[in-house]
Amino acid sequence: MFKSGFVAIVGRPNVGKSTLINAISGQKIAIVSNKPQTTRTAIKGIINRENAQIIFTDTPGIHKPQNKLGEKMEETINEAVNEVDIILYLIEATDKGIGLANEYILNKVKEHKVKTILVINKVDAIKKESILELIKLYSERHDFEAIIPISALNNDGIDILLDKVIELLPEGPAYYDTTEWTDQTEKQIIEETVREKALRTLDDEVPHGIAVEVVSMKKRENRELYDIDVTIYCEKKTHKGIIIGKDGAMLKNIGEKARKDIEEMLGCKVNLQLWVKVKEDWRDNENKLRQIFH
Ligand SMILES: Nc1nc2c(ncn2[C@@H]2O[C@H](COP(=O)(O)OP(=O)(O)OP(=O)(O)O)[C@@H](O)[C@H]2O)c(=O)[nH]1
Ligand SMILES: [Mg+2]
Repeated sequence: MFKSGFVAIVGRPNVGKSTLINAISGQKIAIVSNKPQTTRTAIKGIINRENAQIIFTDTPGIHKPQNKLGEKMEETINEAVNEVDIILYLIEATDKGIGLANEYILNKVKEHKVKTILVINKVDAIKKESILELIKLYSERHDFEAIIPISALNNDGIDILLDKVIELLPEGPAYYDTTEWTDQTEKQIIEETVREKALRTLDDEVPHGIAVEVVSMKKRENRELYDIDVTIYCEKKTHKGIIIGKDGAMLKNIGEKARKDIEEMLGCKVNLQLWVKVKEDWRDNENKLRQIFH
């Protein structure tokens, strides 16, 4: 019997949703950083097994939208959980109690009436027995199909989680070609890679106002080398200065880290040029948002 279906990964910002989709896929599909609201769009990871095909969707962290970008992210989450077979609802092992954000998510999960697995992530960060309290709290609130503790970071519990997902999936065909592993284009992966390095390298305030666009990407004739031009948009002139850094040092640092990852993905050398432009308040402007997210 062949099984298949769609699985959405949801949860608060920073709980490790993207780390989980990468761990499940064994590939870098979604960018990861210690800053909340790293993921902005729905990103698919396709897993093929002999007896199953599972399409996972990583989603932005659920939070109260503070601008138009936030509203778009919320729409993305709502679309992603529609018509899925299973929801993986991630919480953190270090959580003390349920908290406001998770109350909100719990209610959404209940509304959806979709089979839901509660996944307790980051168990590497606590003593195992301290999650018993969380398990008790959550199981009193909802009839989860399963509650599975994992460490997405250490690849711990991932197989158990996958087995459970396959068990719960309906019988069905492979919806995607079995050679496909994500719905992201090369261009999108490059943009996200640059954004990841910026998020990880810059301090708090600036990175959230960043957007990245590949302006051009060309392979040189007769050579295994790509020329890639990328624009980093930020919201303020002062931010532009911070991103470029003293004598261009910050931008160089971001560029070098991004280039290494992009070269690995493309399997050849890359000449990466980064440019920084100010696009004031783009996160709250419908037109500018559309320009950036096409
Ligand atoms: N200790 C520990 N840290 C983890 C684990 N999984 C993820 N993290 C860390 O948690 C932080 C957030 O991880 P992400 O995967 O970006 O979280 P996310 O839920 O996708 O976040 P948003 O996209 O902002 O909603 C990163 O610093 C990860 O390295 C884990 O199992 N254990
Ligand atoms: Mg994420």
